[in-house]
Amino acid sequence: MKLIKEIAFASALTLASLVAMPSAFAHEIKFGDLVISHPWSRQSPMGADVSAGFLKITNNGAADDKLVSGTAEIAPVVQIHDMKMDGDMMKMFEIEGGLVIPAGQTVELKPKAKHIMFMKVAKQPAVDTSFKGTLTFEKAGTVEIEYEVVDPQATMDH
Ligand SMILES: [Cu+2]
Repeated sequence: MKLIKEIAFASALTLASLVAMPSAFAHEIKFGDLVISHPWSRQSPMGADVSAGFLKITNNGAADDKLVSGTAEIAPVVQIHDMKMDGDMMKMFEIEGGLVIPAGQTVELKPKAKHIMFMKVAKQPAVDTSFKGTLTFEKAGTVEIEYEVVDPQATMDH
């Protein structure tokens, strides 16, 4: 398993976001041809046994890569999900075969869209803490990341 972690502070941070969150979380992880930006999660209501993780993945390489799996400290089961309309209901489903990160493009995982699904969460993480996880890509291998946990009320329009 190849583990390369290089943390660089995002250059485009506004003063507002610097004030709003600890700088340790305002990070980018450069990993081979990939850049992973600001992994975050939000606390689900107490009693819920699921949560979700969000981040941006940029592929600066010449070839497509694919996010195939992940792990998280808070959950024994981690899946990669997308959403689709089923009648007039939005439903989520596991992306079969992994999430393609096309060469030269950025894929954003965000609320109401693609996300990392944490399942069988025994204990919801506290707001303003973080938890570790990994993401495994078909070509780039496995990278360690850390999700910032935010208040769900603060992310309605995130
Ligand atoms: Cu999901």
